[in-house]
Amino acid sequence: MADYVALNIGKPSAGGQMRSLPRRSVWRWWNQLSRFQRNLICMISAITMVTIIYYWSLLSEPLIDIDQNVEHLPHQQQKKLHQQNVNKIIEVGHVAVSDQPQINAPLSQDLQKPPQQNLQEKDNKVEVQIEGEESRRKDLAEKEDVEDIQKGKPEELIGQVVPPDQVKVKVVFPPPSNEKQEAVVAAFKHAWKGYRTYAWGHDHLKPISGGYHDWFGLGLTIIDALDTIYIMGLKEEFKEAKSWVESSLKFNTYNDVNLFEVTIRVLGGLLSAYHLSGEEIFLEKALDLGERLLPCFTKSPSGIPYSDVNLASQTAHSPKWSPDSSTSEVTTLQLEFRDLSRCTHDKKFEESAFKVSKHVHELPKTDGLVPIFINPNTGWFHSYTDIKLGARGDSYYEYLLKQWIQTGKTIDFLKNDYLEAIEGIKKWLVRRTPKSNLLFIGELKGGTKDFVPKMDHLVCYLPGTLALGYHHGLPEHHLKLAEELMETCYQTYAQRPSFLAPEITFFRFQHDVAAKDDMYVKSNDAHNLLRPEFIESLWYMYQITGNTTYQDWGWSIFKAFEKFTKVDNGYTSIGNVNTRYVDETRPRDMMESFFLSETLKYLYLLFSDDRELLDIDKYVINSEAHPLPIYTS
Ligand code: DMJ
Repeated sequence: MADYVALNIGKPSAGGQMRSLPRRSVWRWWNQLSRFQRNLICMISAITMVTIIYYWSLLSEPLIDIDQNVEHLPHQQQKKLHQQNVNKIIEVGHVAVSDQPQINAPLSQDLQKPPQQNLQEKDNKVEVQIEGEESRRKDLAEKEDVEDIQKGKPEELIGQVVPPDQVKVKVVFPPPSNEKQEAVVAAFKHAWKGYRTYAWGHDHLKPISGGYHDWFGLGLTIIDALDTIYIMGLKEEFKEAKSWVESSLKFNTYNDVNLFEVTIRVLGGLLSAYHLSGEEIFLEKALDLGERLLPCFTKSPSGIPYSDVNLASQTAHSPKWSPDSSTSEVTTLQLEFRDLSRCTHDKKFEESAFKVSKHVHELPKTDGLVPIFINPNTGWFHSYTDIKLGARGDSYYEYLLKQWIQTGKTIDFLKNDYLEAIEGIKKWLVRRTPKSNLLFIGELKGGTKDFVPKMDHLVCYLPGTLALGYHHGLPEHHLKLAEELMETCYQTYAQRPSFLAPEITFFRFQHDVAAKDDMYVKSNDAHNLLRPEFIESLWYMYQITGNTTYQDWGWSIFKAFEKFTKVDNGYTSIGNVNTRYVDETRPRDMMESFFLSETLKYLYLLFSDDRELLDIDKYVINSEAHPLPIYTS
């Protein structure tokens, strides 16, 4: 058997160049190979192909989303997701872009070709330009059936930033009226200084490491804090923040963002800053953002919005881990989108968002209570999910009431659904503890009627909302319920050695002779993220009842924030409230934007000598503490 193969590869041509191998010679060559040699060549080719396909698929795999909604995931998962994302973001000037922009965001079927990004130096700033973005946006707009929702608008005003007659723009606030308010302003300035020094233009400050965290890459803290700065009368800070919005806030970044979070924080923040200051730049930015968020609604077959959208490509989609949207998220957009429509004379924002409320109104519920997930493709609730007033359920109830108020109490189904839900809460979710008779709100587990005695700190927004409803003419027993809940929420703070509430508290509701306390905290739930909900309720309750005990409670909590969460460069969330020692709090090195937008704003308002510093008959306050005007219809 020959141990070599003679190859007939043709002779050199006259010009000295090798002629190309004729097809017949290749065939002949192949036939001359032994079976072993042919098998060997086939195997090598197959391995090469598989390797190429494997690496190609790795390159095409989308990066994980920026931390959207991670606050509701188990802590370990949050940490993992967060770390992956932080690693995948490179900061380029003021714009946060992924290190692999061409594969960061998933593309819809019709937009499979990744856009080419060019980083261009312009006026010393780096801008991300997306090739073909304009025409893509135009295509998208043309495909949308927007004619219907635009019927009846005053053509000459559509899309213009002209405020309607009912909207009063530019409000003047008095300076701090006492030492407590001054202390809150000092706290704000301390937090702002840290943010300004270490995280300017980024979403959140990491006050211990002196770094920053980007979630959507939109400078969340600046926008969320604008109206707090304005209300506190901090002129220099406002000027600087406004100039950042003017020059550096760009929405054409190829980032996937969460519709709800960006609506309540950024759209709400911009609109509120516009209404208070009268500066049109805020409305211009709000309009640009509103257009980019709209595909979440218009691309959905049911009108229930997808949870996420890419601000540049305007591709809307569900989160990676589920086909569903959260019920509270899809029903907590309407105040902002309505206000945007009223200010721009373009009805499409209001109509898209309000269609969701009308749709949810028609769905079957448990005595007005809703499951926490809803599917945008079918438009139905995911009925095997929890019913709760905490994460993913909370602000559905809040926005029923607040939309009713925003529209001059003219839309009855909003009020009726709210009233029915409060009765549902009393029937299914309210229980009392055996020893101190504390009233608390639990949850119904996964589509059953099984009661879980667990209350998120988020639920402590409810007393404030109940009091607001009472103020606007709803039954007095709502206020009674609010008062009892206030006591319970207060105890979640007062019974911790740090005087700070944990993220989640469990309650006992059956007699247990062995049990020492009525409430307990699991070690995984013992963190405090500087959340505002109880302070928000304290402000509503004080303003509506005049009871100064609520101010006293607020002051005790403020002092606890000062003692346990204040660090050299700002304020930090902590991992453990079950301690009286500062060095045992396990600081988490994170200051979320809502600390400036909500917690400090509500504290400032709570301590004001003028109970009506922010008038709840003129403003309705969104879920992120941004005041928006009340309309007559
Ligand atoms: C804020 O972003 C908003 O208040 C939201 O509605 C719930 N979570 C945070 C604050 O805890």
